[in-house]
Amino acid sequence: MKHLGTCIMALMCGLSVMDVQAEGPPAKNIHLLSSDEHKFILNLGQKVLPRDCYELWHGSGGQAQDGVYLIQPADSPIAVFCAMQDGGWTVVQHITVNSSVDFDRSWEEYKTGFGTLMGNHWLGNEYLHQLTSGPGRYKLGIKLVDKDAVTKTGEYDPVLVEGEEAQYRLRLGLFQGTAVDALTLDTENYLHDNQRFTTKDRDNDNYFQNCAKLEFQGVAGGGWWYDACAGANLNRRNVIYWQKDCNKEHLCKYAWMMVKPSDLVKVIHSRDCKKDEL
Ligand SMILES: [Ca+2]
Repeated sequence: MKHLGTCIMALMCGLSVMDVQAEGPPAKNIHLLSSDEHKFILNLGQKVLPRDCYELWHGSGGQAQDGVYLIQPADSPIAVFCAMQDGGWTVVQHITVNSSVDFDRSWEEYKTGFGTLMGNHWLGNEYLHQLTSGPGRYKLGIKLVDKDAVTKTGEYDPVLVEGEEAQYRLRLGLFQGTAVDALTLDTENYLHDNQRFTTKDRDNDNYFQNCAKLEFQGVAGGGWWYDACAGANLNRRNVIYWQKDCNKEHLCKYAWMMVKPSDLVKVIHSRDCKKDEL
């Protein structure tokens, strides 16, 4: 009987593997994982997919581990890296200074994503749009780690990346954090809030040349929500740039951009609003 049981188990396992293979790639952006990495998807086979990492994190009582998961923010499943230990953030960008992943890419590549989810990548403007356009508001998280391993963070609440017809225009709310705001402040006369996305093959910026093509030490800036040009650019591979916190004098080693549901939603749902006496 024991032997028979093992055989049945083996048959069942064999069938389920075949089923997964027959269904084809489980995510629209599967190009962000090598075929060897498909096995690292932590919720492969989950029938009803969450819309983001926060939903998974919340559903696990905060116990879910960091890693690659399938989510479904719109019509099709996509694979993403979830920063669960930081509270269920969906990672939309990760860069290591002098990354071997080239960030000097075309409009189409920035639209659908490039790099590897296990490391340096841009998730894709289309998915940024899907995630941030709700239902419900989202906030943008920034995490910067300098060469001495000092970490600074910031949040813009809310965030919206508009659709391709609006050239993936960036809309940001209020900033708070230990980093200095470099997207909605114009202390260097560059304002990234409300800008459209620019790539080397699509110039939507406010400079007489294309900001994405401007080189520093031989490396082009890459795609970004440029003004004319930048007070911050986390896609510049050789110098991760965040005005006061990361620049050529103060080198940063890593950066992440992440999204999760906005705190404003909780405020709206809160019932303990008190009226101030004036
Ligand atoms: Ca221009």
